[in-house]
Amino acid sequence: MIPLTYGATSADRRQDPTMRAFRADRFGQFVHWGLYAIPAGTWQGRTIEFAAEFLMHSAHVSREDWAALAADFTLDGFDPAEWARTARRMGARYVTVTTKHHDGFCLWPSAYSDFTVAATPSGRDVLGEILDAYRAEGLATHLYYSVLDWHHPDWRYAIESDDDRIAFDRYLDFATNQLLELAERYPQTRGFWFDGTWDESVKANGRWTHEIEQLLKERIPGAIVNSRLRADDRGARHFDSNGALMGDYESGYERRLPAPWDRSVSVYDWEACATLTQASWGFHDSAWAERGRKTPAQMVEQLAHTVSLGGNLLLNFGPRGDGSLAPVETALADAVGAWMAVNGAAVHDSGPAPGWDYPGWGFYTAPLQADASAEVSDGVVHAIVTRIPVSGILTIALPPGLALRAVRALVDGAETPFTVLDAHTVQLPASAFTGMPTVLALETVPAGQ
Ligand code: JFZ
Repeated sequence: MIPLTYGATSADRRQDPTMRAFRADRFGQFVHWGLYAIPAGTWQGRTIEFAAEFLMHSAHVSREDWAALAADFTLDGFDPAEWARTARRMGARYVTVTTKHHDGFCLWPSAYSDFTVAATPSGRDVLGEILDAYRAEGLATHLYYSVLDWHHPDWRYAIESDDDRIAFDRYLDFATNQLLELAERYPQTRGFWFDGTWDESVKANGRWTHEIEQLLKERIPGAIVNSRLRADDRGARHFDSNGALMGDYESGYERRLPAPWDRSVSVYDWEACATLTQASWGFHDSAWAERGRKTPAQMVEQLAHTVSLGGNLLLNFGPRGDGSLAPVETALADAVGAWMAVNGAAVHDSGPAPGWDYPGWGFYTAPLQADASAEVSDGVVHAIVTRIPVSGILTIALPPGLALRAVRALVDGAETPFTVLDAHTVQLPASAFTGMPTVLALETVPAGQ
């Protein structure tokens, strides 16, 4: 063991009510919204085929020119109640909102910056309105905060001189002030999602990452913090130099997921995040962004995949510059929501099915047990069928000691006959061939009963 002062603070996963609720939620909505939604990937007629929220950087826009966008942040189509209803209908149980992205623009009227919504025509506390709207729909709220800041003069990528160190220390004080301000203004916040922490300057300040996590947890007891914030004494990130997870859950799976048979991730909490477009988090108004747009079936497959391995999925939406949701994203939310309305029991309050091996044709999930150490899931296990074999027949390899009692499709409750050959096989019902994943509830009993 390498002795560390700022390494992992606990070897075990949290089991307090806030963390259990977050774990049981499984499905969250990510919202990336800021000034970058106005140019939406195009600057002075040139479309940059890269994430819209990076445009200031990728189109080499000066601080002044970028800051001038604030005058166009007019909220003409901004209806946070509509965002929140869309998220609830989709089946999301929490939202993570960008309070400040890399460009430094703050969605709340921060006392520590003049580059905020207070300098836009409406002057409104946009963040506060968003958070209130989601809570009114029953969703928990988490705050995304980029430590990387292209606007602040004291930001440094690396510390190469005393001047850099002095400037960056000032920068970290600024970030601390802003984060404590957020905690004070929005005390119902359930978690903080840190980003922009990969530079040498932050890695050389593992102490700050440790201290801000502790400070926020003092101000908001139970607050949940992602691993991406953290660096240890030696600059190791996410996992400390001894391999222990820092923060409350791992947050490195971004636009990718662990291999479906890889249960090694299920020993800790984790959350993946995914874009609906090609690779843009902010609204990108271009054929490029549309080219890779995901379908509802793909998103449901990612959700099933994630839950089967004990993770949460944060599905990103990028509202447009006027604050309205793009119709294509609303349509996707509604399609996912229609699926969740029928099949949500396989996602919410669910997790891996211990003892049930990855079946190839989809994913198994099981209701979260009070006792997370169970070795085999009995009772009901959900089979989320995402890849129907051409035979239309599923092979179900039961864990030793269990027998199948009944198979029911969640869509209509109809019992689906199955045969027991060398393994259990199930002929899929016609209702399975809809283009969306089918969920079968497998009712098991101890073998021999
Ligand atoms: C970051 C941001 O730069 C991006 O704009 C967005 O907010 C996203 C959620 O987070 O992007 C990353 C961060 C980490 C990885 C990739 C993109 N990574 O670990 O592969």
